[in-house]
Amino acid sequence: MAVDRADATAFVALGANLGDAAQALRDALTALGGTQGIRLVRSSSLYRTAPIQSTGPDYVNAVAEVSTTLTAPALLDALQAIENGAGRERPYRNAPRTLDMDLLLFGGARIESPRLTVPHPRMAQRAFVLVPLAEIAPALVSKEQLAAVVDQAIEKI
Ligand code: PH2
Ligand code: MG
Ligand code: MG
Repeated sequence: MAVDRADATAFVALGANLGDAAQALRDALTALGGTQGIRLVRSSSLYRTAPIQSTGPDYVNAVAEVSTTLTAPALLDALQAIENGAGRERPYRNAPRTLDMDLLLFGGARIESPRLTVPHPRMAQRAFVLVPLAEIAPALVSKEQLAAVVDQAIEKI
């Protein structure tokens, strides 16, 4: 029998810039909420964003809040399974992609393992994370953080 775990609140960033990116994000949100041990609490609007240290078409980005009984590594496994189901390929770092799902925050946990760093180390430098995160969890993002990324192009779809 599985060990009972307290639910953790986690935040997940979603992004895509190949194929029908908006539909890929909608499908990913449905898959996330349909995964055993994960409940979709809320999701942000979809945003069109300019690629940051990446190439190809504009991205579509969003952030979701989930409540989960999974551990952080098991949640990461679930995210990667959804990415793979969307045809994700990894030819090189920050390559254009059909779907990317990154674990931003997992409760108050600080995790440094070879496959997972939480909080996400680059989240504070990216408007495509901070703006949707501020939409659904305003207490987690400061005015100063948002001010630091105002030069990055982002618009609500
Ligand atoms: N993801 C990256 C690198 N650059 N730029 C935008 N606009 N959106 C992303 O999701 C994104 C990026 C690495 O995962
Ligand atoms: Mg990413
Ligand atoms: Mg990723």
